[in-house]
Amino acid sequence: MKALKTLLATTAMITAATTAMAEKWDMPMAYAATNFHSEVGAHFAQCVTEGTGGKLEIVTHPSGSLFSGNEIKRAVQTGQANIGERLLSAHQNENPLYGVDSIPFLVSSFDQHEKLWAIAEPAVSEVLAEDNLHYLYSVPWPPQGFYFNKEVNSVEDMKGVKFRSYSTATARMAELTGMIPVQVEAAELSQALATGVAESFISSGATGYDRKVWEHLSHFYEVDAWLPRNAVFVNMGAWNGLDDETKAVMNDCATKAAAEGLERSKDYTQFTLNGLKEGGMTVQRAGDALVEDLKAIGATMTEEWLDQAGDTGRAIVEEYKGSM
Ligand code: PCA
Repeated sequence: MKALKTLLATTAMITAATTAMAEKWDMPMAYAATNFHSEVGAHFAQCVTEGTGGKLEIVTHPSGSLFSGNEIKRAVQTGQANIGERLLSAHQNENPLYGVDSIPFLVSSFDQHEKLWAIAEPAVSEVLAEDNLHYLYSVPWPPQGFYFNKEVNSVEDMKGVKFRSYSTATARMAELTGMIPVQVEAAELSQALATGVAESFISSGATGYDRKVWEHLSHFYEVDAWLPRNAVFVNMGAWNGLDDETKAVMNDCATKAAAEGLERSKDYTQFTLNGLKEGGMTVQRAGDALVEDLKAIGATMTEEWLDQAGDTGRAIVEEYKGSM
């Protein structure tokens, strides 16, 4: 009997110790739960939870439900959340290198984008570290095109249009095309279109599809202006506090998530363009005159970015161009 009591007491102590050691991390994410970034994030969370035997449980919160998109980076920097996912280029105003994936017409396909990213990733990871964030993995969005509620054949047709922006580059694009930029998170996009706050935007077919924009808009023009990335990062202190075994599980799950995300992004590209058509939108490549106008604006933006990004930025672009 005494032996049994001791055994029970010991079991209770071990359970208490394991529970005390087990940690739960909330992971804020900005995009719809059904979007591939969010699904890949959920797989990543499950991979870590299972891989650590529940010692570290990660719980994702998509759609900006825990922190809105524009709050996520700061929340993780300051430790209000230990881990999160955010569109990097939304922070180009803090450091130009966050916008290395938004230089107009530098890359226009997944393959080109991956080459650029392989060169840029170490520098971006360093910038994140300066911001108290440990970089884990990132996944590209499909190529960016323009949504309108009318036919648009040149930049002249864009003048005065209210344009939803999601980054410094998209806001600058609006200015240079004579549109009126307003920053809106994807989670609030449908509402902004419904209320007339915005009547146009640049994004992937994915975001238009996720937000059912055919309810408000009529045209999507493929221009493949760039492919921006979402990155998953951890508060630096929280990362440093993990044991090596947990870090190894996280790294392994991150590698898998990056690979899955890239494939899902590619698959989602045509699927969502078809979805926009099925919703009733005209989906087509931008006409020559529009492309020519946009490329001229893109050249201005490229010069501006190179000026701001200094030697590191210029070296990345030159290495990329040299590799092509
Ligand atoms: N969708 C995101 C960023 C890029 C994209 O394709 C958005 O529109 O917010």
